[in-house]
Amino acid sequence: MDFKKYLENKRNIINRALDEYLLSEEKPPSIIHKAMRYSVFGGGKRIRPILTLATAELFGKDTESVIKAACGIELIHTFSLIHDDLPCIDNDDFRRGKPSNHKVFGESIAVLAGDALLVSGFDLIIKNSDIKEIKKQSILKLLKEISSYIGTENMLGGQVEDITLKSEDITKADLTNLYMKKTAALLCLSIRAGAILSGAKQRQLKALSKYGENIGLAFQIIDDMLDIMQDQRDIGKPNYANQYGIKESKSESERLIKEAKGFLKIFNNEADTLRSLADYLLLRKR
Ligand code: GRG
Repeated sequence: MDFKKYLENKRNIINRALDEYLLSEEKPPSIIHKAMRYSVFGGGKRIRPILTLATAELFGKDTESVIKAACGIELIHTFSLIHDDLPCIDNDDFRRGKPSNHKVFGESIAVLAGDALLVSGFDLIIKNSDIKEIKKQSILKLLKEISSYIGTENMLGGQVEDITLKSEDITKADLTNLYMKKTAALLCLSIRAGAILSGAKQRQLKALSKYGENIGLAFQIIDDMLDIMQDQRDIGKPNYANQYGIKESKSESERLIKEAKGFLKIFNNEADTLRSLADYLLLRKR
């Protein structure tokens, strides 16, 4: 199967699963379920759950055995996007070319829809323990990791720095550190989730984490380039491409992706999907 088909196939599986796991729009209070579904089915690329599924496949596990955890991570990601767009944070009227959640449902419901997706995300990860071949201990380990990877030392802390640090005062090392927390942490966690649930050994987990950190950093630098090229408004927030230019951003993201693939050398061709995923990130246009 070519890689484009692989991605399409996984996206279809993830979309069907999310539709099954989320409560229907009719379920009262209907407005919150509508708001949750609006952002979950708003055109996301599903990179994070695909990373979880692809990493589990590397260890011979099938999609069924980790799909709930993979979808749980996507719900947590969606929560962070809804809150990120709020007037009190980035104040973005649009997400993926469509009105952002608070523009459609109002701020109060958008805050609550985000909260509900965070709770549902954890709930789904816990429900992955229904799968027989997944050890309960690995679910516990994953839950501990998620709390740390999205907490104030990682994603949440990165977001705080993103809105408090001024781009003119920030060094390259600060910016890299901020991106590592704000963006790379959740991508890295998505990979670790697939590995932890599959019973990966410490050495394998370490290599996959290095791969995850590198693709996560590259992902944010590419995001910054896309923002600039698509003429997004400059809200004075740190942006690698703004600060160091498109040429350096391109070469840095290529270097990070090359290095990411280097960390996979302990695996044979069973890691080819992760190698293709890394290359795909460099080519993405949205
Ligand atoms: C989750 C604890 C917690 C916190 C809330 C708002 C917030 C704190 C964090 C937001 C972090 C954030 C928005 C990081 C940006 C990462 C990023 C580039 C997101 C876009 O990812 P894509 O392109 O999204 O994968 P799609 O649209 O494909 O789903």
